[in-house]
Amino acid sequence: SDTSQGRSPSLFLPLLLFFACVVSPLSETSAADNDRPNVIVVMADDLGYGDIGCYGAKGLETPNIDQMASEGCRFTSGYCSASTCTPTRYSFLTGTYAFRFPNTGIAPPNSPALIPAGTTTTARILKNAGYKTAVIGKWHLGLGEKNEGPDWNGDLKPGPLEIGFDHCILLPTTNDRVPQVYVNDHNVENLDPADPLWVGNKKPSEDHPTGITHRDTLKMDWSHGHNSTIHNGISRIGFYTGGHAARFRDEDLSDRWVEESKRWIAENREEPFFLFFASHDLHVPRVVHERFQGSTKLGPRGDAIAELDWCVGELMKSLEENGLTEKTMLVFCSDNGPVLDDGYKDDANEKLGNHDPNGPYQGGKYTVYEGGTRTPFITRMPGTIPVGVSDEMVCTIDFAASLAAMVGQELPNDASLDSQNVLGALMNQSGASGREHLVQQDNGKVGNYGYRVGDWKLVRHDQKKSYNFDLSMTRKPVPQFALYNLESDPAEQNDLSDSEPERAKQMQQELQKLLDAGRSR
Ligand code: NG6
Ligand code: CA
Repeated sequence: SDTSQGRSPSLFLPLLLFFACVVSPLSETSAADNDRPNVIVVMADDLGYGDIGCYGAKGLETPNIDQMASEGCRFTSGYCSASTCTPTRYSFLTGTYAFRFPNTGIAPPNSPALIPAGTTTTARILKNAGYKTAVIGKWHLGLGEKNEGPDWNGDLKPGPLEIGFDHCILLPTTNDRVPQVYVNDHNVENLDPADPLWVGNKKPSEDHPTGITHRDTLKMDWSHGHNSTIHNGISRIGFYTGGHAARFRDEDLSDRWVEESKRWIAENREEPFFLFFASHDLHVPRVVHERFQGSTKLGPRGDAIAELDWCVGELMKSLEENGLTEKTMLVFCSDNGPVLDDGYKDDANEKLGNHDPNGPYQGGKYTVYEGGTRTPFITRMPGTIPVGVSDEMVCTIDFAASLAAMVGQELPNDASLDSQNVLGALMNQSGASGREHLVQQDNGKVGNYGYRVGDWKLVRHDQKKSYNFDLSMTRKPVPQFALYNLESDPAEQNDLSDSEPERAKQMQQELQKLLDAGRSR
């Protein structure tokens, strides 16, 4: 089937040869280095297509990300595979569409590990090829055994270390969910055994302060949900007690992860390495370090983009200091499209001005319109990746097969079912193609899909309702199927189902085939 494109051994050798011929002459570094460049993937959280300077942001500046783009390749059709966090990250690491597996939507605080120990992941593939591997930042893929979940006071496994990462410093879920502690490899960092950490979904005692009972004490008020346990003046999703010595300040998350990344990069400068830098910016609660507060006109949402941009600048500096700029494929992407009010009153709507978070597209987080998954996507490796802008279609799900090809690892038949080897496109090699088609999903609601083939886009809503189509977090009735031409109608406004009935029917059938193909495997 076409979902296995680029994974068969017969395709593998020519691709390596392609790389040996095409990449090496461009580069100053030796062929051996080029076979195994370092890889850093910076994944932003809830960042929209229009949120970055070089993608047309208004009212804020992103000098570092713009610089990265000016030294690399900026994609206009770069995607994540879902319009929420957990399924995108699931697919990024496994190379398989999340909709093929149940319970891969937004993970709750006590979720067990969603990717089973031993799964072939992007990290495992690179580790098998001799890479040092780390994930630093937001995890949101669950920890602990199935049916048990995380053992907060014991060993937190399985987790990233059981699927190919050598090291992790994690925020376990998202920062609007409890608890606010770092997971360092297998344990909660700085946990005092005399003050055990308890996490649950029910109020632990009558007098436990919450965002409802103590709303007047909050430094950032909630607008929907997010009214349970309070930490650092912010009420969260879920409840926790204890673990006080382990708790962090929201304001310090990015600093900690940048510091830890710099340390880890320097420590591993002699080896090939893979770092997954999973930023929390600009997910809610948008509480950035004091030095970024008020740094943009857009309020906390803009300030979080400024903080994210700073992180990218620091990572580039770290590569430079270690002499690794030319030896590192640096990737910048997002886990889903933009959202404005995602549960806290942080002026995201009020201070938006003429800034357009989803750029020319419709919808954002939670939708299967382009705005939900078409996001900033940049690759940079000076001397190897030619500077430019690419319209090739690439997706975060493609790193598994693409990086496997890069390091000469063969994927088992049951692994990375939907990942395509688009290494040439990621490397902006002339004549190299991206994917021909892509299935877009939301959080895994039944029957919501986008299906893009070339310039054509089929949108499917089995419940005939779409959500957050205009970033207002409202629902509107829509037909079950709609067909758009993205070239003439990037905002998906003119349904061409009636004028293109054959094409509409064919794409409906193809989409169904892709959905069914995975389920039977
Ligand atoms: C939703 C939350 C939202 C955000 C999202 C996950 C409410 C009302 N909304 O359920 O605030 O946390 O989950 O975002 O609680 S994601 O980017 O991690 O997928
Ligand atoms: Ca997200």
